[in-house]
Amino acid sequence: MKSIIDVLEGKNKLIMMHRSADPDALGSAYVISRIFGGDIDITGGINRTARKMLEMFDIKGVENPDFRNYDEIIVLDAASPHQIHAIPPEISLVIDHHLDAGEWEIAEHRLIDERAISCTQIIGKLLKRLEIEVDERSALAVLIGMYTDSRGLSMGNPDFMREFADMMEIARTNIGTLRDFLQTGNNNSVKTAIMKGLQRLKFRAQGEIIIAWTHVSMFESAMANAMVCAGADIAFVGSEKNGEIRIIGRASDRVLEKGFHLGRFFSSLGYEIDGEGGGHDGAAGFGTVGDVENILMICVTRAMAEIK
Ligand SMILES: [Mn+2]
Repeated sequence: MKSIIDVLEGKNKLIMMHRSADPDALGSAYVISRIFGGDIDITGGINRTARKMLEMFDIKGVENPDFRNYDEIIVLDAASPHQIHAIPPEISLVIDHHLDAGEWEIAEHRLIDERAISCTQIIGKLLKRLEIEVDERSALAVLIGMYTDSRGLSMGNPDFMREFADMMEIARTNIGTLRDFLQTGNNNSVKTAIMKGLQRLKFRAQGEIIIAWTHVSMFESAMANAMVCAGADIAFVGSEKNGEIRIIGRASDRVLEKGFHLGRFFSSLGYEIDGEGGGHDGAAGFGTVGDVENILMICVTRAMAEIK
């Protein structure tokens, strides 16, 4: 059996990420392709923040690749096969930091560390272990993944911070530069969507814990982040597109300390109502069909029961 390094150094590699790839996913893919080579599959789309990286790092992805043309397929930053745009017949390696749903048994190698805050963090650590030198550009991509997935360093542990500091040294950058990168300069349409969402916001208090919910037509994540900034401990934001319902959730550190895990919350919700969900402890999502208000109420009721 091939080892992880054999896979990474293999010829003809395709690198896949979760749909609507975020900076952590794209940063991970960039580092792997820069150091070991390989095509980055962008068929599943790139989110707004990560799109800036395409230009910044001059990333040229491929769309609708024929899996048969590749010897190795590597999947990065995806919690389960459902999160990538298509499931290839064979997967050589998965590197991820989400709650392991046990669905990656189909991959030959798995490097899954649920304690890692970002996928680029795992990759940085792996390169160190393999004694592979990280160049300035790659270090910057690692940092962007770590900075965004930690929500601008609002979470972190000594391991994370040490890795972060090492990468900062190599990238010769500072926090200000990273913050500027993330200032998507919340443009007018984002701000308007957030204001409308706030007008529709409802909340309930359970002791000191506040659960808030609303719905928007776009920018769900920005909305949910704004709600947590405003004091919500658990925020649910619903949206509907072509009959499909998406719920984005965010949780404050305060409920996380009480043992609440949003990723687990959404994946178990999938057993109760038909749908698919998962993610991190503090940021996760759920997809289903039906009435958005109804689904939000189910989320709220269940969350209230769980924190009781
Ligand atoms: Mn990630």
